[in-house]
Amino acid sequence: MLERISYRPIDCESLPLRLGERAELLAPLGPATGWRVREVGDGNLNLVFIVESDKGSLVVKQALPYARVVGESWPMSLDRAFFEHEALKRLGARDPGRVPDLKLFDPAQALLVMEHLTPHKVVRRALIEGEELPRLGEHLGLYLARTLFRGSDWSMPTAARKADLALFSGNVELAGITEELVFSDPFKDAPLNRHTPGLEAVAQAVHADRALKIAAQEMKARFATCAQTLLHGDLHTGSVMATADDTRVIDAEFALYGPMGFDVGVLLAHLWMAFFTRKAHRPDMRAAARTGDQLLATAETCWRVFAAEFSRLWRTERTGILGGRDLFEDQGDAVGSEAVLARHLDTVWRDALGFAGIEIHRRILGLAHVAEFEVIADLGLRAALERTALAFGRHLAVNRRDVNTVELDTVDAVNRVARDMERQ
Ligand code: SR1
Ligand code: MG
Repeated sequence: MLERISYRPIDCESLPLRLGERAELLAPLGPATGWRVREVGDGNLNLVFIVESDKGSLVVKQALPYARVVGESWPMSLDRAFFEHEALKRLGARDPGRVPDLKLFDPAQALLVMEHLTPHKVVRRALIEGEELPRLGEHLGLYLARTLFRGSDWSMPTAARKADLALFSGNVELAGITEELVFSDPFKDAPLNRHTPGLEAVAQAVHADRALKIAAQEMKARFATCAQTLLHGDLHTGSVMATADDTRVIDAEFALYGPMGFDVGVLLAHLWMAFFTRKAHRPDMRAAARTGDQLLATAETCWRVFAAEFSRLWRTERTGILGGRDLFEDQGDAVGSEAVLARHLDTVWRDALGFAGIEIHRRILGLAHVAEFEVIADLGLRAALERTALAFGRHLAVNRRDVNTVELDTVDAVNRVARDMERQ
């Protein structure tokens, strides 16, 4: 894409010199001589700085030309900053107030300046610390319904939809990372894989598990071929920041067109992984039980709010190429349109279960692990919890067609499986 002859990574010292003249920072922060800068990036790919002054604060995010999690041996295109910017604009327009305000995008420096979300915490960290986030499930359910519906053929006119599909097809490098790291590597002996000591036999069993590998391949086919809507593409609990009453979605660089169930399933997988690790982080049994109930309730609320809001949008905003009002409502057949909706939600639910099961595997057996497991110092306990989560993930991926959809009792059934597996 862009020639970036002048691209240079920023550091804490150079940031005020490099950005100190930009009006977008000067206005909220005042002169650069008063800026205090710290690097806070703990993700796998980018530099993230918080810039504070006595007047205010902002976040500066810059893409690196390699994957931070591996190092310079894994070169990566800087174009992901462009796709993140394009995606955040769209996601923010589709669910206003749910992503950070964008202040500046500098394509040559692969750099984004945005609102500093404070006192928000990264949700993964908040959940490890046992924090209660009572609005999280509701907010994320609404966000999923609005962004997934409004980015789809049911909402968008055909020309805009196809232009967007073409645009985000360019995010090929990050799509390729997901295709390999999520759907393939964990199910074979891949060089970047790692796992907790003690899980060798489990990893071998996964590599030999034909039913699971078929499920992984089926989900990969859904991901690669079903360009249903604009996805966030990496919607785990590290991509969400929250307080007790606000929730924001960040880090949209993996955005691409794909199946709705992918964003839903990845998010549910991370809530369920938080559930499986709660006892390691909450030694008090009653506190752990309470945290567990909250996590399952958050996952359940997220799905139910998603389904309800998606249904509302279906009934009120179905103006896109797939609208279908001419076949149903216009002929006095609202029942027919409800049947199409029910079938679609059923597909999203089963896809979400499949993607959740695969996501759990890749976070335990693949390259990119998650803190709720990684910070458990007792490796025996960590391996035991990971085994339980893998068993649950396998159940979701392999049996996704037999887990009934939408109704409360279905979500309860999934929760019961999780609890039963823990007792084994
Ligand atoms: C090399 S990137 C590894 C992972 O980090 C990102 O957050 C995505 O989840 C990706 O799969
Ligand atoms: Mg990220």
